[in-house]
This record gives sequence, structure tokens and C-alpha cells, in this order.
Amino acid sequence: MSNPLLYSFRRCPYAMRARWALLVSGLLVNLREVALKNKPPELLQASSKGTVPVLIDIDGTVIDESIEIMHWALKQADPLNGLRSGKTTEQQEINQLIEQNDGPFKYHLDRFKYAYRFQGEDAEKHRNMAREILLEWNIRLAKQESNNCHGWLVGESQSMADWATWPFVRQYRLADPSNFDLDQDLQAIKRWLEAFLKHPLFIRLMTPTEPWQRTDPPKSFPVDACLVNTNQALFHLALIEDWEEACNQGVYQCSTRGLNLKKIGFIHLSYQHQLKSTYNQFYRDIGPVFSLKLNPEELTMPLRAEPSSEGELFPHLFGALPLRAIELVETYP
Ligand SMILES: N[C@@H](CCC(=O)N[C@@H](CS)C(=O)NCC(=O)O)C(=O)O
Repeated sequence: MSNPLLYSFRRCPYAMRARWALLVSGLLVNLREVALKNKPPELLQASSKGTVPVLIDIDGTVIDESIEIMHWALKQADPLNGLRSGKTTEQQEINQLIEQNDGPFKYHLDRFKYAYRFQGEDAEKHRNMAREILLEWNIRLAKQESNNCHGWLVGESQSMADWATWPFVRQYRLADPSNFDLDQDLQAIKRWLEAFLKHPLFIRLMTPTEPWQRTDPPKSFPVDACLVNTNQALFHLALIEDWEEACNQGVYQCSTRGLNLKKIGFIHLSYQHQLKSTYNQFYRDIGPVFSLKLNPEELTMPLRAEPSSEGELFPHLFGALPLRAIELVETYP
């Protein structure tokens, strides 16, 4: 098997958070969409629990818990530091929030959203209990908001806590959208949720997919991406001052002109034949820049070819550019 395999269900919030971590980490998997009423025997053979998501790694390891799939992905590449490596207090907060989501929030959400499945339960009571938790999260988010920018659940940037919970808050909203949208006490949560729903990754997360059939050719996730052709050299255009700073710091972290890896989540690269148009589109007005020729074998972080807004596939590197990967630095043009 060339890629890991993911059994998923498009609208399942557990599967959504696992796919979000895959999107963020730059990994590519083979996707098998599952109809929950007709689970394929291959899924049940891999995990008798019969839940999605399930990931089967290339060495055959089966991971059948969404949080563990997120960890598996982000341990390989975490360009936005969603795991908060080296920040123990923030890690503890993240774990507590995920436990609160997967425990009480999900419990009340189910009894509110799927009231017909829970005879004798008071749906309104459960709506309010779930809302109490959202009010707590709203306070957290509001504290972090600045200059009309929504906050994140833990610290000053997005983390596993946000990625693991927003699909469940989306479900809460979907149970009664107009009530949620009019709730004046959940303003910060609404802005935070909207940031995910309007995020460019959301469309890629939710691309409609037919349930997998044994005779289907392999389908990748993200569906619009593919492996980078590492038989050819890869290039990156760098501003002269950014390159000089990287030489001083020992690592290059710019994504494209004026935007860094932490902001974008990956570093923009080009195949040789794309250099000219990249230069003309983004750098021409400042005169010469440096073209960095990269040895793909030295790039250990995930590489994924992804479409630009015009649909052309460009290589993206989901981590910092190690200086040892740079074979040649030339003035361009
Ligand atoms: N703890 C599991 C829960 C996954 C889960 O419950 N997924 C639901 C779909 S949202 C499922 O597969 N249910 C099985 C079914 O409906 O038959 C995880 O985090 O991966």
C-alpha cells in the first residue's frame, strides 16, 4: 500500500476532526467513504468497533480513535504547532477541553440533537446543559479576541483543542441554526465557528464522496491533491533579506512574499517550469530575488501537490525548509 488508508464518513464530527488534522499536517491518504448503515467487511475486519474514522498505516497499524489519528498526523508534521510541543500547561488545557467535548458536551448534544433516539429525555434541558459548556468556551475565546479577530480556545493561536471541538459545535448549531445564530451570549463562539466554516480548508474537508466500493480505483484525501513528483528538482523564490535572515538563523521559514510558515501552514514551492509565472505574479515589482534549488531527498517533512486558485498543482512543504536541502542559490531572474 503506497498511502495510509482512511475509512471516514463525511459528516461525522469525529471523522471531520481527523480529516482536518490530515489537511493541516500535509499528509495524503487513500479515502474510503463509509455508509454507516452498510459498513464494508474490510472496515470491520480492521476494527471490530465499527466506528469511523479508522486509519490503517502503511505498516498495517490500525488507529480507530479520532484523537489518536489527529496525534498520528500532527506528530509527523505540525506546522501550526497545534500540539503545543514544549508547552505543558497548554497541552493540559487542550486535553481537558477535548475531554469536556467528548464527554459531557457530546452527551448533551446527542440528547438535544437526536432527541427522537432518547425517549423520556428532556431535549431542552440537554440543549441548556450543552450551552452552559459553550458559554464557558465563549469566555475563553472572548478573552483572546483582539482587533476584531476571533480568539482560540488555548493560547494565542489555533491548537488541537479548536480542531477537535469545532465539528461538534457545528453540530450543536445545526440542531437549531436560527436559535444559535440569535444567541447574544455566544458571540465569540459564533465568530470562532464561522472562521472554520469559511476557512479555505472547509470545502476540501467536506468534498462530497460516494461510499467506497471494492471495485473503485483509489481515491485520495484531500481529493484535489496528489503526491509531489520528487524526481524533479523543486524551487522556492526567496527575498534577499529573508534568505540572509535564514542563513543567520539556520532555518528558512517564509512561505511566500511577506507571509511565513506559521501563518500559511506550508511553504510554497515551484517546479522549475513554474518559476517564471510565480516570479511574475508575486515578485516582479521588487526586482531580483533568489531562487533556491532544493534536493527533494533532503525534505523530510510532508510534501503535497495542491491546486492554486487557478487549479494548477504546486508543491507545498508542510514544515520549515532545512538549509541542507538547498543545493543552489541563484539570483532570479
Ligand atoms: N471515539 C470514537 C467515536 C467515533 C464514532 O462514534 N463515530 C460514529 C460516527 S459519527 C460511528 O462510527 N458510529 C457507528 C454507527 O453509527 O454505526 C472516535 O473518536 O473515533
